Amino acid sequence: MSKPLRVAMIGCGFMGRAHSNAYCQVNHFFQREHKPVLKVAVARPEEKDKLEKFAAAWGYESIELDWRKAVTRSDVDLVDVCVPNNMHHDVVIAAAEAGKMIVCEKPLAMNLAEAKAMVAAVEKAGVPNMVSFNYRRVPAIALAKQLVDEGRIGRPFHYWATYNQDYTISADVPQGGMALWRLDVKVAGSGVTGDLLAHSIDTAEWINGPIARVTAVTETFVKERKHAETGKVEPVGIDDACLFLAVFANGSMGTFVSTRYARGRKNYNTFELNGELGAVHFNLENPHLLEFFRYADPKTGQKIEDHLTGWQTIHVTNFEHPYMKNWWVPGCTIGYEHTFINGLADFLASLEGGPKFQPDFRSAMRTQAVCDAVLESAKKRQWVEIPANP
Ligand code: SOE
Repeated sequence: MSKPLRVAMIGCGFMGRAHSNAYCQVNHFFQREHKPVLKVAVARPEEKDKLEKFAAAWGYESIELDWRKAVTRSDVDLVDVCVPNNMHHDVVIAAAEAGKMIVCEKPLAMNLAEAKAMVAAVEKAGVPNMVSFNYRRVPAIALAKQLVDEGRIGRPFHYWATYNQDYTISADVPQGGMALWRLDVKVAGSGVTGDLLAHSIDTAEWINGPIARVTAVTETFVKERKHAETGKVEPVGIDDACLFLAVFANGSMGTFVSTRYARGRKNYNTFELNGELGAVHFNLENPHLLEFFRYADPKTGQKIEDHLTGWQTIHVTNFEHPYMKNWWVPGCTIGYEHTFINGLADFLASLEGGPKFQPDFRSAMRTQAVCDAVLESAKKRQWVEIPANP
């Protein structure tokens, strides 16, 4: 049976393209009853030219310059929020009130207070909801989660996460505007904490369980930048870099590092988990590889013979690996855009009786709580606790 899923895309930037591609591709690779229909693309009146090109490129049936009209349209089933962070709250609340399913880009909100209101709205409306922490859908990361769940890492001791980029080093890079809103605190809410560490936190909590407390330090290297919209030099309010220590509820310790000033690093998202029985290491620069160190068998406790121990590099492209039976043949890799397609496929499966989709708004609210705690800790120079149910 085929069910049309009529999409209103709010936003026409980088994420609008990544999500639109997923709607176009998902039924080619995953058997799902729901068939996305690209009904309407939305952006602000000043972006009309860009929006028209975007709509034509992806095949949207119409465009709209007022998101409030789009989210209440009777021919729309799902609202996809790909606008800057400061709009997520209002669009989500309106879409939930209109009874629409909602996909929202990360981070869910500007802060925990907004996130709570958004969770309350989708839960009151009872609408399916998803937050696009796409890296959970990298097959190698999903395999790391599988190895942990199979007990192959054993008691966890250390979790190390890094998320580094280098595109804001020049003091001439402006803040604000369509391209660089991530540098404007009024629009982004925070800097690397919400933009990059939110990914690391989501992955870490998924793999290693909840973070119980954090202590953080942040830095803003370039204190003033020209604002692209006002043309004036204005103070920079975001964190350019953030380092934090974490204690997980399971007793293991975490180190999280993120900066946009790591010369040479473009999208360097890594993690390692070291346990009693083994370890895993992942680096997004080689997204199809997972490093696995096996010390002992989880079932028998039998130690691997010493002369055979060593890091094993798994090329995560076999049919048996997460998502890979839906793609090509073993040895043929997939990339960044496929993580969005895999995520959408899981979301559609959840609408068709499959497992509940994660991360939903409630899970993303936890990530938001950790981000808020990190920023609060940096400000107060103190440890901050994260409640089990924020
Ligand atoms: C920032 O440069 C950014 O685009 C993030 O906003 C995305 O979430 C990340 O996946 C890639 O980098």
